[in-house]
Amino acid sequence: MKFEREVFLKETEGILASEYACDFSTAGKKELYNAVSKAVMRMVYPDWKATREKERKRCAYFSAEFLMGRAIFNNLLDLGILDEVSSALSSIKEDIDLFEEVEDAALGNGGLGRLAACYLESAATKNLPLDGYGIRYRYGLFRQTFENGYQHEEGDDWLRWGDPWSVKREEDAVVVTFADQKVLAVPYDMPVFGYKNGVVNTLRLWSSEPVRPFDFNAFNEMKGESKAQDNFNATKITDVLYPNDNTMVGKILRLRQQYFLASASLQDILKKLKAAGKPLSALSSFYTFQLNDTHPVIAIPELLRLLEGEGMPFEEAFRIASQCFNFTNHTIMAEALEKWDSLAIADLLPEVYEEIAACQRRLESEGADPAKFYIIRDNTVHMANLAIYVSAKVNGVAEIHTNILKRETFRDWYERSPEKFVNITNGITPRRWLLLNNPALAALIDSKIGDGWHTDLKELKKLKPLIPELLPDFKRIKSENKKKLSEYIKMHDGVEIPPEFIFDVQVKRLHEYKRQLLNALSVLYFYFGIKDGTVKNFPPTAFLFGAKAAPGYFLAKAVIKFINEIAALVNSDEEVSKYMRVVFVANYNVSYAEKIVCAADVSEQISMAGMEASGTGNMKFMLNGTVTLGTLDGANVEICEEAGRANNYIFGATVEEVEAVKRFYCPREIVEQNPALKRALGTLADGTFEDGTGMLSKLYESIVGGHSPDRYLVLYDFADYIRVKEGLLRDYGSDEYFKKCLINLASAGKFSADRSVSDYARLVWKIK
Ligand code: 26Q
Repeated sequence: MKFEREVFLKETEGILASEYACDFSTAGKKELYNAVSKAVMRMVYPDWKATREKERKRCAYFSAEFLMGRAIFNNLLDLGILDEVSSALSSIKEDIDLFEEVEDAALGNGGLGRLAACYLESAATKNLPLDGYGIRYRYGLFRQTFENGYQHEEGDDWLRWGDPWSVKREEDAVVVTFADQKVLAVPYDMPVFGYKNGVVNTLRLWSSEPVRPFDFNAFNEMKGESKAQDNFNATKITDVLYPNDNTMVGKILRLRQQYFLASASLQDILKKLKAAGKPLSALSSFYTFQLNDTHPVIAIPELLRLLEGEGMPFEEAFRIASQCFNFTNHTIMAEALEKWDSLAIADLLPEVYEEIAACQRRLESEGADPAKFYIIRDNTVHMANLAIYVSAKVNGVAEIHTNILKRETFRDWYERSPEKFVNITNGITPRRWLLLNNPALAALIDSKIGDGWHTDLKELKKLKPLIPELLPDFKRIKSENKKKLSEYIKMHDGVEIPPEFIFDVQVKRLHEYKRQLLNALSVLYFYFGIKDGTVKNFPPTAFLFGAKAAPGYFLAKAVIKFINEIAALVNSDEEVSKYMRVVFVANYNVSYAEKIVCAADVSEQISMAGMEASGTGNMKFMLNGTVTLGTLDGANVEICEEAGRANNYIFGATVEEVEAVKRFYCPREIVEQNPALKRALGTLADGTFEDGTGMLSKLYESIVGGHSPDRYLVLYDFADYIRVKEGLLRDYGSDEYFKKCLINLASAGKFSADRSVSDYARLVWKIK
């Protein structure tokens, strides 16, 4: 992109004048942000138009979540004008860092949503025609605060700063029909820039609006109540993102959101196909669809319904659907696999339910064993089964995960159609997760091996022979990043973290299976050990946590409270705080992740083996030169394959051991045999901490009480975790340790999302 400072500043000032009636000397931050962004939007329009008009088979990525984060720095980086815009702003005495206050677009919960965002950027960079289709939630993932250590949630008003990166396209609005209401789906398009290549793909987010302008008179007089009620409810559909991660909630509004997304997107696509003069029977030559977990799977019966509505017989519609759809599974947890009450679907979407029932009948007519193969059973619709039955390809997100899908979760389906199942290991975009978040390290790499790695991450392996000479600069950069993070935490969370401490980090959604509790117990173990002298020469370490708990997830919230109590205990202890600090940062999000990932010394990836489908945070830390302290779960397994197990710190039961252990597991025995563990765990129930709501004692019960205590083997893995963690902390600081960090960095090539989307394009989408 050609960038001319004078032209750019003139455009920006023109927008300030016409839209905000101000100029550079009087504009506020918000006005400046919008004008700068819109000036860039003007510059990129020709490329956006050109990319859109190219005729070729496209993939539509259907996802209820796109966790985009903050757009402006990333967009400028991808366009290759970040430094230029920054210096243009300096020339008018403005600092580009003021855009650090702009809200993240947090239209996702965690891994699944962030993955979708990385894939859009990588596809644009690889010039693959991938369009995102999602929901423009008015409020994204809640903002988290702590009060007395308890999590509180506030609405996420992400549009507060405006939305200069979206274009509303009224002319493409479509009507979505439910049994009890009709709503208008209005698309907002966001450009997705490829890295310095002139490609601009599109993320289309649907917003719900009343079909008719709101009828105030009818509303006031309460006449025609149902009509006014329609209008009243319409916007509600896209009001807010459900804050659940890896847990299904059976709320009808969630089903409405899913259908709203599916129907609007498919109507849009069929309309475009028709307008281009193509027959619907040729749909699969022009489109392929990726279903991001079960959330958009209702698109399958919706496509059948729409095609039959055009006069196509069911069998032909089914054949087309089975060529177009593909399905990604992101979790094996039973509580996350979506199931809907048949009556609920039939009530809300009678025609859609008929199509699901027709799929069930078709499956039965194939003579499949009904005990193994069903879509509807016991008045419940199993969305994953529907997806597998109809899809051309089904994929897991890491080798170990795909193997579990084949061997266990979907075993029968796999044996019936083994050719459907493929593995596509997740990836992350190296633009946001190294170039943008760690510019000093990126520049160091550039100076050694050139910049080919920006778009071909495997080139990082050229660093391997250079590791000894990289050490001093690498250490300096890491320590500068730690200093910056320490200042930010002080400002944002009010906790003092000495930058020379080891930064041991666990950031991710809060879930029992991710075992933040295991980490917390280890912190208490060290704390009491330092106090009573059994832990000697402890290397000064800061334990950093960041996580949001779903608002209704009681035990997850208890873990947050527990860790906040531990932090207060440790940080206020004059003796021990010389060796340890603990902080739970508030409102962890994509922008916070960018600051943390470049400053971490230890990446905690400690889920119970078999539970974390892949993880992608693990890859972000690896790419920034951080060793993993983890279990053999998800992509950790492949990280060890790439970087060598000896260069990471692996502990705990393997998937096979987990299976075996569970059969005779007795957590109470483990506690009795380990006094230090008993002491740490006891704090949940012995009054050490304020527990007015009783949540800590409930957490205690979940580990040692009831009939299936400690479902995620926290206690079973505790001793091995401590052994390996202590070893790691003692290794820290030596050249050997920093070499391990750099070997990880140099081995991260496989985990580029560029590789992942290329795999999808070749194995699943069949697009170029
Ligand atoms: C379902 C129904 C109703 C409400 C919410 C949901 C829901 C929402 C989000 C269910 C699951 C999710 C998110 C799942 C998720 O993020 N999974 C993660 O996906 C990552 C990308 O593949 C993996 O790396 C992680 O291992 C996996 O946990």
